[in-house]
Amino acid sequence: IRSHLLLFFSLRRMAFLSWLLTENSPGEAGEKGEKGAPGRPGRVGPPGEKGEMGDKGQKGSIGRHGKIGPIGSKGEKGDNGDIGPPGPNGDPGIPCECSQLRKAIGEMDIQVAQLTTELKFIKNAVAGVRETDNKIYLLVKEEKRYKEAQLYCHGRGGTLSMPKDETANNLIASYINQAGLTRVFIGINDLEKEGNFVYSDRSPMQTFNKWRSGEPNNAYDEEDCVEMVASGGWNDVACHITMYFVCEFDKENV
Ligand code: GN1
Ligand code: CA
Ligand code: CA
Repeated sequence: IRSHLLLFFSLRRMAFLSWLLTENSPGEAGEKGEKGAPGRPGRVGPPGEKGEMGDKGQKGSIGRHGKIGPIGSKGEKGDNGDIGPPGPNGDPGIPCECSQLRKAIGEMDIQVAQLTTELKFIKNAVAGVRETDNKIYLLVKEEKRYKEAQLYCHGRGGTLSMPKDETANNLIASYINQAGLTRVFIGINDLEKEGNFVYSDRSPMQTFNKWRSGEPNNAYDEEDCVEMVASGGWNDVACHITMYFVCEFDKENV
């Protein structure tokens, strides 16, 4: 180990000495070297000044085909075509057992008549209505003021009942008597002009009327609506009192 260490240190000293000699003591000048390689190209120069305008170029070639345009608006309808030829004949009918058919039809007519009568009975008994050839009357057992009563009838496609002849007046009178009532509103009033009585469809009163004696009297200066009492007579009463009422409907509208 000792000999190795000695060798190591002597080698290190030699290296140090040689380093000292090279740094501090320049040697003699060598011979002149050969000519070096050419240098790199210089940097790009600044842009030159703008030149004069050149001559006009040649005409370009034809451009590409344009895009398809939007769809146009619909044209007018054309004339009708000619009438086609008639269709083929229909299949032959079933041979007629006419006398038997007539008999069956006759029996059906009788049944229809019976059913119509029964239906009328059911309407009167269940729905509680009365009817003439062209009108249906409905007694409404709900106490309402005149205007609300009219609205109720109107809302169902009718009006407060408008007795315009003896037949209609008698029918309404018998209707209220059978119901055990003494008074109902009917569709007559002088709301728009005092003393000028009109029906609820605004048609003026005709000569027919059923005023009780002494009526209309516009009692307390406030009677512009009309009630029918059990006798079928009419009396003007205040519109704000409430009572049952009778609506009427045109059969055409039902
Ligand atoms: C009733 O309330 P009174 O008897 O004065 C009736 C009037 C009649 C009058 C006939 C609300 O009036 O419309 O014209 O009897 N008023 C009411 O006598 O029924
Ligand atoms: Ca009046
Ligand atoms: Ca009165």
